[in-house]
Amino acid sequence: MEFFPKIPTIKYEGKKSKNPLSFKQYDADKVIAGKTMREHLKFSMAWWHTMIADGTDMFGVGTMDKKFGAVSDMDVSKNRISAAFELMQKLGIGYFCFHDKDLAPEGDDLASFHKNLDIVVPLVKAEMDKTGIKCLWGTANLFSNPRYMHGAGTSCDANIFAYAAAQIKKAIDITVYFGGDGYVFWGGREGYDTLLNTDMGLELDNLARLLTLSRDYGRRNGFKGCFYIEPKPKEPTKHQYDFDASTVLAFLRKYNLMSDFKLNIEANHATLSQHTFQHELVVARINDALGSIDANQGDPNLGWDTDQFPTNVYDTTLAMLEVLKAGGFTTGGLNFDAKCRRPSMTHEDLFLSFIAGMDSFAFGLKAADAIMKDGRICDFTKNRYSSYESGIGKKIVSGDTTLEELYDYALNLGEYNVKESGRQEYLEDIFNQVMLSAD
Ligand code: XUL
Ligand code: CO
Repeated sequence: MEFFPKIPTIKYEGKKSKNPLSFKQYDADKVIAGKTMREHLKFSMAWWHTMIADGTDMFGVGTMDKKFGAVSDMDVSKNRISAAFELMQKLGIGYFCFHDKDLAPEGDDLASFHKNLDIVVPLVKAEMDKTGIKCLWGTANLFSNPRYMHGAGTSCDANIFAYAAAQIKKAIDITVYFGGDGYVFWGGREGYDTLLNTDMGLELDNLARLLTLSRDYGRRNGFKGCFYIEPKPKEPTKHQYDFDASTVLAFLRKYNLMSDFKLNIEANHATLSQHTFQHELVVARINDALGSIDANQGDPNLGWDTDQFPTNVYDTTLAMLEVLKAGGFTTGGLNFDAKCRRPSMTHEDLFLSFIAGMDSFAFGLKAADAIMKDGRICDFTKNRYSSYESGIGKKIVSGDTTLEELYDYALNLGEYNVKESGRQEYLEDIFNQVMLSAD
């Protein structure tokens, strides 16, 4: 059965096309810097937003049909699978990401939830085998159910910690069964609303205990991919422990988890933490921890996680510049953790949203490659630090100096001041010039 009969397979038609159901920028087989655009971008569909989110918000019920003609919860889950693979095939999306709870109804307790998963998960795998579509990463939803009101790994109730562990065990099993390359921990409700009732030290130690147990279980049971933490500063709690990339890196170092964990950087989470998307990607990259990306964008005038499809090509260019500088994705990819706006309620809107996001990142890739090839910005930055390549600078970098030597050196400089301009506007102009002529 076809769920989107009016939608054809989406093809690349080039930038002059006015056909909304075509790619204007994303030419999957085009080779850029030695790899096809498909290989560079590794687009992924987020099961929760695409197959489930129906526009429900705090002020109103859903506006979109995400039941795909089925009535019982199990049938809805099954129809979503066929619809998901039809959508991914028509868009040429090679990967998907999922929470355990996205795939099957929760039932009355954990045992019935896992029984439901055992029925549905092989159906997903059969579609994967048939289509060649892969799993980018899996995760467990440890935030929706009321039992996680105080957190999961950071709950005050040890029974809830055990419950979270059980869900993670099953979600890792499913990820391994799918051959997934990643397993994500987004700290759903791992944070606090008030410090008056919170033992922050114990909560952070427990969070690390849960991650360590999960890492050890995964490694013992065939998970060879990468574990990721997805930073976010707030929402749903007032203060999320995985605040931003730097905070998460400090946590991973403190608890000796750096060798198994990298970061899954989400654009809208970056802006919620008062950083740019580029900033978070740079922090991840320079720490060899750029694992994967949740591609979306926020609204600069709103203070919450709007999870919009990415259309700002300036930001996608800056993001792809960081991905290229990091040497490209290995286990990770670009997961559209994005949902249609509530009034964009038709199935066609779903396709149009993905097309907009994929074209924006495809353009970003071409523009980033052009900026790398143009070389002026990278060269300028490199030359800006040339004083560290010889003389006293070289000694500072190699660790061959002392504070006493630097004292004498500085006194001998006499009246010295820097001679170099930062030339920000010149660089921004080059950026625009190269970006706007990218093809
Ligand atoms: C929440 C969020 C999640 C994670 C997976 O803000 O981004 O969808 O990506 O749990
Ligand atoms: Co996300």
